[in-house]
Amino acid sequence: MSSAVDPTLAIPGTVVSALTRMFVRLGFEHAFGVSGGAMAATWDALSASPIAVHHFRHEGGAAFAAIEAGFASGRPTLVFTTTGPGLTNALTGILAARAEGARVLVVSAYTSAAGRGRCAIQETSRDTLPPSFYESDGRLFDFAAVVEEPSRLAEIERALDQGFARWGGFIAHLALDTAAQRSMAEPAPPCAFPTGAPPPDVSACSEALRDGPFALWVGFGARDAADEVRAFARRMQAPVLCSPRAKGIFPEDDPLFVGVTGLAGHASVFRYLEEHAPRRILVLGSRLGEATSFWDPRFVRPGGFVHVDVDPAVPGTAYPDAPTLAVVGDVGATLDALLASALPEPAKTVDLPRPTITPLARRADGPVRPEALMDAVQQHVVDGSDSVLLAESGNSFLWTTHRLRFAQAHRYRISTGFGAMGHAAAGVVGAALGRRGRAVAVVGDGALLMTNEINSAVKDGARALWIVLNDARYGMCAQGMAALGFTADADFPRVDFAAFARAQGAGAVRVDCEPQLDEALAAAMAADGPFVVDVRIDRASLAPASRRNAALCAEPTFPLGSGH
Ligand SMILES: Cc1ncc(C[n+]2csc(CCOP(=O)(O)OP(=O)(O)O)c2C)c(N)n1
Repeated sequence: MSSAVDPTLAIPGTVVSALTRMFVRLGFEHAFGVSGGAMAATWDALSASPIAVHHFRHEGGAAFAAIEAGFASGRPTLVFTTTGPGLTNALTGILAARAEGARVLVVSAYTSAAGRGRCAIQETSRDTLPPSFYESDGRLFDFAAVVEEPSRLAEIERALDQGFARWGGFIAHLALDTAAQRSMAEPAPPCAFPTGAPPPDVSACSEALRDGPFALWVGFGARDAADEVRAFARRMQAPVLCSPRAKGIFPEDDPLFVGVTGLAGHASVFRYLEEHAPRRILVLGSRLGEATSFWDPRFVRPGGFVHVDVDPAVPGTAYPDAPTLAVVGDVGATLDALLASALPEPAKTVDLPRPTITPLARRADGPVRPEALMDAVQQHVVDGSDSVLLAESGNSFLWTTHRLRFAQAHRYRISTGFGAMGHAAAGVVGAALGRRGRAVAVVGDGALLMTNEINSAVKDGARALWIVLNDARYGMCAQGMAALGFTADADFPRVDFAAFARAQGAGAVRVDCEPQLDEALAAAMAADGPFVVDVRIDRASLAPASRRNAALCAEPTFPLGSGH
């Protein structure tokens, strides 16, 4: 499968070499994927380009890594797959990319006309997969094209250029016909960059904020506006809540910070709403989905929401009955405009309820309580480095969201809405490669068994660190089932992840008890390449999942006999 097999692969002027030059012009620096016969020419052309090609062990892992490399580098990122199982393996990661608002281009292989309908190996086309794979219908892809002949390349470049230049997520797909990949292509014209959006009109917004105290509710969409959020909150002395994904955008140690809402959030949020009775909430870049709000009616204040978002479809969606003033625009630009407008007097400075996280006194014997592990992660990773920290769907992201405190944006990554296990376990490799530095993932043992790209990290020398909550079970499920009164078995055989890591060439250490935590994390943070810290976790500590379990218990059920 090397370029020596067919000399045409190396010839400049083929569709794949033209495409690769287009990807470079569009700002791509990293490509993650798994090869296959149907995409041999594309893989070869990518490898000959300035784009760093990361050849992974699973397309899902590659897609998770691409999402996180994109967030870490600020660039759109490419995922490449072969036909059939290559593309379908990537599907979970593609949907995760949509949910996260990532900027990802999927490049897959498409069976050429000669093989279609004739039982070609891994036959893949509009006839074998649902239409959404190949349509720009916004279900899977914002833009999709089947490249069967070179004449469409200019039009495709314009669409990709505009999509990736706008703020917010954009997921695209180019399905490359296997025969077309090696056809000769016309040179593509240079692309035209769109101009920036005009500043939003904030007069109604500043007017609405005049008639009483208000709070800010910060979401992940405000991540590039941390300075503006801080300036605005301090100028107005406005209390600040944040979604789980927005931790750190406003410093969690600031006296105006009231707490995290939603999944694994803080009780101080509701104490604040009760005791301080704000008139309305100014939402900055959040969809207010279930993981952020649980659609709790206590957030609906008498004056409702003023909701700032780049996507006009977002305001009013989570709380359709609440009064909502929509401001469609970028969070930073909107706050800048608000700061320049006639704003009301700042609120009086008062003592606000704040999250209380009491450090745990370490105990001599094992296993390790997750609270003690989080205290050590706070010290060695959050406060002691500038690493980005990802946390996995499972008890991991409950503990990290509830117990860790961040003071900067772009330090914390979780996927709450889609919540695919394996996202952090594989995404950490992309984050490390994308930022050309260290990235740390707190992951469950079940997730690491589902998807791990330790081997890919070793191959590419990624400074990825996995901190494994090793409890020999799907802990979140075990806890949730008990809360629902069910008894199904969530255990699985214990794995020695230190041995698992070493067997693939990564560094590793095992932690059996709390006194070993400091030495282990110090060694892990000093390591020059991939490293696994395998922590034997005490199953007795209950993760802060009560809101999620209460929501599951409260779901309406159907009476017997109604299902016809
Ligand atoms: C791909 C996928 N499958 C299933 C789930 C449902 N799920 C959420 S957490 C969880 C268990 C996680 O167990 P583990 O990774 O061991 O972490 P722990 O909760 O024990 O720390 C499962 C099965 C999911 N989020 N993603």
